[in-house]
Amino acid sequence: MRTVAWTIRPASSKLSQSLHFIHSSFHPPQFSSTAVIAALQMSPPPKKASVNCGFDDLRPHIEQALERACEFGSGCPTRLGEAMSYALLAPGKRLRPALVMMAAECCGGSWEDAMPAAIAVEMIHAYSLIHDDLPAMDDDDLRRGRPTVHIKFDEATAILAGDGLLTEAFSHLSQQIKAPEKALAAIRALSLAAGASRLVGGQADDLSAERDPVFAQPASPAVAGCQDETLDWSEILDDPRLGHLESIHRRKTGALFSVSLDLGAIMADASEPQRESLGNYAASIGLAFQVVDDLLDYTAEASTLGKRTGKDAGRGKLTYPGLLGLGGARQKAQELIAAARCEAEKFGDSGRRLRLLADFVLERSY
Ligand code: GRG
Repeated sequence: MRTVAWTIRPASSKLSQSLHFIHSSFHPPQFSSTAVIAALQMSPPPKKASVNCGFDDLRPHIEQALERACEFGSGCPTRLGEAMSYALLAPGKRLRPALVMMAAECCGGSWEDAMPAAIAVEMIHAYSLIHDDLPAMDDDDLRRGRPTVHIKFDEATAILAGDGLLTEAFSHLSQQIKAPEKALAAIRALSLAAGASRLVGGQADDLSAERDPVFAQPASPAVAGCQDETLDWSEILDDPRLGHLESIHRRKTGALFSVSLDLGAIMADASEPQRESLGNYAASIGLAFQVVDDLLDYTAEASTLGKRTGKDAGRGKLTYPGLLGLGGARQKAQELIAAARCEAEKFGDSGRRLRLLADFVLERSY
C-alpha cells in the first residue's frame, strides 16, 4: 500500500488581498443588506493587484457588449428586465466569455465574431447562478458581492429572470451570428452543454448527492486543520465517491467551460486538431476550477470571494478537499493545470492567454 505525505501551507493573505483589489476595483460591490456589508467588511482594504488573468484588455469589451445585450424588448416588464440586468451585469470574473474570445483568437478568428457567443454563454452562466442561489437549491443570499436576485427582488422574479436569460441566450445567438450555419452550430453546442445531460444534469446529481447518506462525509483530518497529512492514495482512488464527484463537476461546472472554448473554435472555423486541444484544455481547467472552488469554500473569506464560504463543510457535502484533504486537492488542481498548460503550448505564442488563464484558475482567491 502506497502512502503520500502532503504538507499544507497557509493561504497567502497578500495574494488574497491583491485579488480582492482586482475584483473590487473592476466592479465596486453594491451593498444593500447589513449581512452583506458585514461579510464584505471582514478583511482590510488590499494594496495592489498582482495576478495577470490573461484577459484584462478583453474585459471592457465584454462589459460593453453585456450592457448592449440588456435590451430585452418592449414587452419585457420593467422589474423583470431589471432583475435580468442585475444578474447579468453583476461583477463576475467573465471567465467564460473571455474563454470564447481567447479560443477564437488563438485559432485565427476575431473577437468581434466571437462576441455574440461570449455573451450567450455568460447569459447561461448568470441564469444558472440565479437558480442555484434559490431557496430550493443552494439557498444563498450573497453572490458576486451583492444580495442574490431572489433577495434583492423576490423568488418568483428570480425564477423568471433565470428563465428569461436562458431563453435570451439562444435568441442572441440566432440574431447576432450572421452566418446561419455558424449560428446553428453555436445553438446546438450551447443547448447540449446547458441541457439535461450536462449543466442541468450535473446540478440535479449534485443536489441528489447532498441528500444521499452514501455521499455525505465528515471533513477529513486535513480539512479539519492538521498541518501534515498522510493519505492512503490507493484507497482514495478506489473510492467510488471520487468518480461520482468528478462526473458531477465535469457536467455542472465543466460543461460551460468546454462549450466556451468550443464556441470560440466554431466562430473561428478552427481545425480538428485545434478543437481537440481546446477540448482537452477545457476539460482540465473546468475540473481544476471546481477543485479550487471547493478549496476556497474552506480557505477563503466571504469578503474576498463575494459569496458565502464554509457552506460545503457545514453541510457535510462531498468535495475534493473532503475526499483528498486540502493538500491532496491542491495537488489535483496543480496536475490539472499542468495538463491544461501543455495543451495551450500547442498554440505557441497565440496560446499565451490560455496559459495565463490556467495559472489564474489555480492561483485565484475569488
Ligand atoms: C441551476 C441549472 C443550474 C445549474 C447551477 C453554476 C451552478 C450550476 C452552480 C453554481 C454553484 C457553484 C458555486 C458552482 C461551482 C463553480 C461555479 C460555477 C462557480 C461560479 O463561477 P465563477 O466563479 O462566477 O466564474 P463569477 O461570479 O465570477 O462569474
